Amino acid sequence: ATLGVAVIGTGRMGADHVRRIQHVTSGARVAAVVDVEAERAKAVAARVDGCTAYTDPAAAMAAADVDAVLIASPGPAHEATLLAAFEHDLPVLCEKPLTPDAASALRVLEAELRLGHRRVQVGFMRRYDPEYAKLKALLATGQLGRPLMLHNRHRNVASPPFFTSSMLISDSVAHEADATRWLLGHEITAVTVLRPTPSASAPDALQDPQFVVFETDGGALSDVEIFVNCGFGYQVQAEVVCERGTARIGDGHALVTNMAGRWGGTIAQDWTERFETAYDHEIQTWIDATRRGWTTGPSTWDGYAAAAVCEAGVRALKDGGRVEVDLVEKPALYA
Ligand code: NAD
Ligand code: ISE
Repeated sequence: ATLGVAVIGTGRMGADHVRRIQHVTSGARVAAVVDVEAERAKAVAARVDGCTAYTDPAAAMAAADVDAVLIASPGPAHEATLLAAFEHDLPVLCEKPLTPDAASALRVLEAELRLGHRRVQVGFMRRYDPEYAKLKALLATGQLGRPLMLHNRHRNVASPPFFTSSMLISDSVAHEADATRWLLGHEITAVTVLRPTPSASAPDALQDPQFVVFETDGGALSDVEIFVNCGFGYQVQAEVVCERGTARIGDGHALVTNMAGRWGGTIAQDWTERFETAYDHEIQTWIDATRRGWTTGPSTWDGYAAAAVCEAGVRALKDGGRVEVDLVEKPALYA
């Protein structure tokens, strides 16, 4: 049967996921939308046949035509909504970050453990990006040997007005925390953050860019240039350096033109453009698994581990030096 989804949070990501479920993916429809801003929810619902607008997530989850929940509210609102979804035992796609800090992520993990089965796919969409998937598959063949270093670049055109220096890590580098763990198959054990003199283009008091170094339990280093006011485009690049070779993605060489004595291409301007295919695969995978009664992809454990890494990163940013990541023992549910 067609899956009835409640999309919670109808801002930028939520509205885009509503469009995706209605017009791009198959097997699901948007039965409900929820936003604390009633008018926003109503405006989105008006574009979808048979979709009801709510302001209270719990009311939507209790509706008979809601079988699954997609959370696209801001990170600090995720915990309460996840716990409510568990009460209804509903499958969830939760946009990253799972929650903004390790303690709240651990509460969610413990609640899922009490449920006794996985219910959450976390929205780390890079795992569904064709380029990242190719890199992961290449590493898995072992041809390149052991990964030694991973270099990541993560650039945004401009940061929103509410962005803080800590959010460069907890909101943006959260993606590299997950990508590093997933690509290398290692846990991150320590974080160091170096701070160049901020760009004149960054808003006052924003430490932008930052240079983050992860150490892993597999003996690798992963560094991240995070620069959220680069001005010129949205760029996400990764290069893995292994014992017998290197591999890199994200150069945007899909279309290269030669004209008037110059060669080049274009740069995406935001994540909805750069990762459009990844979001499509992510949501289709979630729908397909959910209709079969399964939960796949980035788990609550992955969301918790990323939150713990980011929390260590925020401490390293504030206090300086190297901060170790403190993880609880991994429960068998996530083996
Ligand atoms: P946004 O501010 O555009 O939208 C958030 C919406 O949620 C707003 O309409 C707000 O009114 C509503 N809201 C706030 N609290 C709520 C609550 N308790 N219940 C219901 N609705 C509530 O934000 P956004 O950029 O769409 O981000 C939403 C989520 O998506 C965040 O977790 C963010 O980190 C994530 N995100 C992920 C990516 C990605 O690449 N995967 C990109 C951007 C944002
Ligand atoms: C945003 O929330 C995202 O998730 C984007 O993918 C990321 O590039 C951006 O820096 C975040 O703020």
